[in-house]
Amino acid sequence: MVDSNTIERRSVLRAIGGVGALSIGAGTASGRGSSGNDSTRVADLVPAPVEAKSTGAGYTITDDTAIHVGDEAATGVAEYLAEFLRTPTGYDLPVVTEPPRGPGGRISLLLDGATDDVGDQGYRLQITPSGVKIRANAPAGLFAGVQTLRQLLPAQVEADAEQSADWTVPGAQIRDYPRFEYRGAHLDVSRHFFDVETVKQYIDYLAQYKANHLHLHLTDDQGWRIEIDSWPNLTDEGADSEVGGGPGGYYTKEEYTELVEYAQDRFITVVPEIDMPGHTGAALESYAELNCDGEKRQEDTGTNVGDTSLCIDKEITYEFVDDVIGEVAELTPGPYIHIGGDEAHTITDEEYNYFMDRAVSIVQDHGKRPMGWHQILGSDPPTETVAQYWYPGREAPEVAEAAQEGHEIVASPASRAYLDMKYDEDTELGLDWAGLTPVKEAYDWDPGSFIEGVDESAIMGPETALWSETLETLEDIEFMLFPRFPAVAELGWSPDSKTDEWDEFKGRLAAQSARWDVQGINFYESPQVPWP
Ligand code: TNX
Repeated sequence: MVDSNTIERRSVLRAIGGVGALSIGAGTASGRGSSGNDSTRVADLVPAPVEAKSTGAGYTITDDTAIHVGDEAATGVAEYLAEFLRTPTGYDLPVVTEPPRGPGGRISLLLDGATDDVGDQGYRLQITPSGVKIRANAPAGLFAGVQTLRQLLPAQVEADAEQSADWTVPGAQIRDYPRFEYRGAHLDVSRHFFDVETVKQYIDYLAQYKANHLHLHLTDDQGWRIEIDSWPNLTDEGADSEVGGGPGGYYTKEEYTELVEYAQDRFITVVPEIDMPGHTGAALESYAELNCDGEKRQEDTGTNVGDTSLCIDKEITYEFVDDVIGEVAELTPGPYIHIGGDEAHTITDEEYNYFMDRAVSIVQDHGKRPMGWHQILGSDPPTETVAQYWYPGREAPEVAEAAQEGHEIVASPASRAYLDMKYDEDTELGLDWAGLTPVKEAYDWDPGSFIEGVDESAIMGPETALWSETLETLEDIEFMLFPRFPAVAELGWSPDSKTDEWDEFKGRLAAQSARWDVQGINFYESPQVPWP
């Protein structure tokens, strides 16, 4: 669903021949501008950096600017930046290894001279009239610095056609690094299937707000979405359905690899989820032998949960799990494999624990670290198992106990981080079982202390979830994601002390919308935010 205002806004931009002619964000509701050479952009960054000072005169990117790398390992990030800037500026922006002597100055990406405090994901950014310097200890830090630089440029930089604009970035000195090592976003591609291009766009949104894990919910009752050579019916029979009876679809191994690499180029780790033993209707529909009664299950295009399970007593179930996990592990360079473990309502606790025990060791046998929805803790898995907390409330004694025993926790409380929840009663898309989640609600919580009795040291970080029972298109995804995803992304990145003030944050969020307009993002114009 695209809201009609957005369509109108986009066609206005197109009608005037590109957005360059508009002075986008020339004064936001909070009185801050977003166009031209404007040092207030330093104060509008999302996520807020650890430390940022405006230093007066800035640097203007011109046709003479070069992108200089001090180290070959920085070339990938430099090419990403060059490619990003070439379209809107129309400049050449060559990537060079020698500091250029010409008049144009340079943007330098350096893997030395950053201090230890910024770790391997942080950076230092310095902007003076003679150039831009980003220093980091690792390429991921340079990439984060580049995302900051992107927000310091006028909004027109987000356009996909050449613009005439003043490409000046304000003078600044920034020191920045993340609060949490893991900053995730989940996407359900089972209830509705999303093609490779849509997922790439999703990955780009994650990168823009400095998230670094993409959790793909690849299998559920309504569709199996990843090719498995040893069990071909999974995609021959189990992929051509989705909620509401649409065509479904799946990723071939090549396509999945393409997504993994696209994410990798943006320093994002893909966490594949094969949900089990419940949420397996698509597998049970593809293979009779996985069902206890030996009969194929009917195709599922509804939205019920909890009424399917692999057959716990059959040995073939574990051969299936081993084959599937083995093939997925082989395609996945990241350390985690998520095995779901939620809502298996048709089996006993004893059966659940027996199954999970074996499934977890299969993941470990394939060299991966098991991850599961927090119910997995009921089976007392090894401490390296990561539990993803998803209930809406703050009380979860079993999670607190597990954290004390050494388990790491990803925080996705449904009342805050489930972006498939409606904003208010009038939101057409989404569900409301965990309550309504206005933007303020998505921002006003602390991932480090939300779950009672879990110390911040046990929290790997927050992850948003986007279940797709009601979502069918990229526009639908954007509507639920923006502006709540940037809000939770900030909670994952910015220091606790900078995320206490909704009133301050909402002004920064409002300023971001000038960029979303140019990007053509179908965001929800929440009445809580003082949009320009
Ligand atoms: C709960 S969260 C589920 C999903 C649904 C979602 C809808 C979780 C582990 N299970 O199966 O899609 O709610 O919000």
